[in-house]
Amino acid sequence: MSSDDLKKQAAARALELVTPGMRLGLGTGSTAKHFVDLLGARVAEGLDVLCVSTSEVTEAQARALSIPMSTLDATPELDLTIDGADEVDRELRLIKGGGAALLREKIVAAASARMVVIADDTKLVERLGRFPLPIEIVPFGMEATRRAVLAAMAGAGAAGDLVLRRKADGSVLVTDGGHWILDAHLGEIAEPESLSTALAAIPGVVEHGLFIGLADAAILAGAAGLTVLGR
Ligand code: ABF
Repeated sequence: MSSDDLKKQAAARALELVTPGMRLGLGTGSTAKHFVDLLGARVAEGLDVLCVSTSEVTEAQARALSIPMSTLDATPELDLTIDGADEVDRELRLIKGGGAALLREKIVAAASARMVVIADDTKLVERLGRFPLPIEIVPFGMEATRRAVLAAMAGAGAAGDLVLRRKADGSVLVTDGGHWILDAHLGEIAEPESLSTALAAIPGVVEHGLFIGLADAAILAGAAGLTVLGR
């Protein structure tokens, strides 16, 4: 079974959590895209839901499928958010942001009574950090922020390179919020909570891709079947 088939299986299992009348957060990425496709088919059959998206890309996909869309301003409390992840550990701590949507993803997850991660089981890790940690920053004063991030990383026992994310054409990638992303190549993160706290205290850092205490469950699809972590 291909990795894409596994992602679709996880998405299909997550769809079973959706009940009529729910207010949903829609994630970003190739796994979340499967979920939105499957949800669109259910909506076409008459399922009543109201959704908020985590990115312009997901917003466009959902609208094309005629899924009823709202905003977090109009619908500030959500029942359930389904989103992908770049890494998940057994404590349901995540690295997200490989798709550059981490800020809206975190805001939407925090506004949700429940957040469920969907992924293929290659995303499950014993220790977070092999995937570069995205850190969303304000362009103003980037060099000062970069140095502060390096100091925060060292203080949290997480040394590594910081790379400004660029697009394939070499231009700096700009997020939906108008910010830039520094990817921290750490190898492993010994103390995710300490690093999260230290990064959050830096003025030029808008958000970072460590999601701690936000995910309630993870549905992971692998060759041997589905594994569900959490509740
Ligand atoms: C979003 O998409 C992210 O936070 C994460 O970076 C990425 C996962 O993508 P995929 O499902 O394509 O692996 O959920």
